[in-house]
Amino acid sequence: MKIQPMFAAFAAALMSLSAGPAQAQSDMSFDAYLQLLTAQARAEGVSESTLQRMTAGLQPNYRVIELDQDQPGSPNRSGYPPLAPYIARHVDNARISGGRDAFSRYSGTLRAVEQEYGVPGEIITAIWGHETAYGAVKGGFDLSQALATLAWEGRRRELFSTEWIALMKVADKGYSRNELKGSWAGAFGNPQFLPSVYLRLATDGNGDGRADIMNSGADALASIANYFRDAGWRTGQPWGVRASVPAGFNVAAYRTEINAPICERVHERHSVYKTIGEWRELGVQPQRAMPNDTLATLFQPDGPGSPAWLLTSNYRVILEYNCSNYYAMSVGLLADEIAGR
Ligand SMILES: [Ca+2]
Repeated sequence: MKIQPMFAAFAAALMSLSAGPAQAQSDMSFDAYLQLLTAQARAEGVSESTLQRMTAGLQPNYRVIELDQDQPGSPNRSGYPPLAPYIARHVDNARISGGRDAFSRYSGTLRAVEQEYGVPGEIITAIWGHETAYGAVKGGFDLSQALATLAWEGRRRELFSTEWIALMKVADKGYSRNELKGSWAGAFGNPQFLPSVYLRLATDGNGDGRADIMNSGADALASIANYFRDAGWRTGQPWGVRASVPAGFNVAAYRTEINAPICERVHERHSVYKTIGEWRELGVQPQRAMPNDTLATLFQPDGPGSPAWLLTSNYRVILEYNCSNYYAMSVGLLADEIAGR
């Protein structure tokens, strides 16, 4: 999970953190700033022992600031990188076979999770595969250090101070500082949740009463399913299907006119929503059975003559996890491969 996806959570976090003590002047020393953060966490009920072990010897990590500043800005408006090579790299044999292994290893859990949350096992597994290669690559940054550094540096202070305080609350549930490692931007565990997302949506999948997304595959899978249900996944609907488009069909003529409130550059590439029945009347044919009343948007990322897809509202749920067409398409296509479609 990248920093962009959790917009809903961030917006809520930004609003809840008005002019609290964590909003210090940016010229404050790291130690002085950390005192303010710590005081705020204490005021929100985090125990003294947790604060001590999570802040012992804490110094800023300048590598984290560099990584934050290296983030690419808005892509050039004139073009998008092609999708096909991205898919070839990200939905490769290793990720497909790893996904099939994970899917069969966790088949019991996935069946139970699908029953409870209504999200297909292959979608959950595909998210796991894209986030951490099925748990192999979870990130090694000390989360307390990384988030405190970014909060102190100040460019996105509200976001990162909120996440640091949320991390203290996660630690207070009995996780060691050594367990609480992750990406430089604060995403952690098998599903790469941010701490605030963990507090809101992490859940127990193996019945031991703890939502241990760092160490338990079952907990991670149940937590991803909970995220998807919360984001509005519609049970029984695919994420999208390949579609054939008549020769000379001008997809651009059906471009959406709606300006998306978040990640506009992602949504502006999709067509207007029409029912599958309306698309069929225009000659656009889904390659798998789809009810005529399902709403879908048409997406032909690499231009005329290249593959096209009809995407349902469930595609937008994948975008909530990480707002990128490249990410969402590769999750959907990997899920199809895992399920043998
Ligand atoms: Ca558990």
